[in-house]
Amino acid sequence: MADIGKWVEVLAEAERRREPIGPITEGDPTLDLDAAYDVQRARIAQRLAQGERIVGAKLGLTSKAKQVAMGIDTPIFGVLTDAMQLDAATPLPLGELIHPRAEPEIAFVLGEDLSGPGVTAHDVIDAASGVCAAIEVIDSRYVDFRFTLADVVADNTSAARFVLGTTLVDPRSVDLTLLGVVVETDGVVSDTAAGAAVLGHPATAVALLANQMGAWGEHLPRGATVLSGGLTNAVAVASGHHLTMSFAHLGQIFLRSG
Ligand code: 0L1
Ligand code: MG
Repeated sequence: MADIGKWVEVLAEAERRREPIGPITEGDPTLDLDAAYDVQRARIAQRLAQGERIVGAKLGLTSKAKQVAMGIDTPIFGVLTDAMQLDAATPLPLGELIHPRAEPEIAFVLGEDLSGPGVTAHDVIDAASGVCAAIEVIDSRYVDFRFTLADVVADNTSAARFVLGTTLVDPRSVDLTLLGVVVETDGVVSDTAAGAAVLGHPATAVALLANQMGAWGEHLPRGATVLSGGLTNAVAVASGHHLTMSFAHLGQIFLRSG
């Protein structure tokens, strides 16, 4: 049986020291998906004990672009804390990160609780007080972002930082499947996508999470922010980079590296 406490410490230390590790599963094949979510929960509990607060949740690997890039085709779930949220004006603190990458996402802000099972994309849209643009900055604690499904789940799905746009839009007023995004690094377009890239509809991703949480005896609370998953593959963020992510209807978010 996987030693949950040991892997929490190993991942926390990798993050603190900014020294990535090899995949846990290479040394410990007993780390299955259930054990990996246990590691994730225990690492979040450690963060809460250190004063952080849960502000939402995230999905990963919900688009083909990401699944193909990472070689894993199963959507995964992680937790967002207040310490991960960056103000749009604050440069990305490269000195605190290992090898950050950024990806555009559609974020849902919940106006009501969502409790699975049986949650549909329509329920998600009804429960949302709005959707906004988001940039998620992922930063795997594994060397070269090389991991199995269980490894990346244990690592809280590479969650590191996120930035939210300031325009909150009623999801009933726009067709989220057609909501386009353009990603630019230093003025050069690197990726484009539309909302349908995320499981056909980003609300479907949030429903998937709500239903999984229901199976765990948990729920998504009112007020939570949910990142529905990268619409495009993630782009590396290096010193001096200036990223612009422009979303139809939701506005632009800029990310500068510090
Ligand atoms: O948010 C994400 O899609 C991250 C999922 C984990 C895979 C990765 O690190 O790219
Ligand atoms: Mg993401």
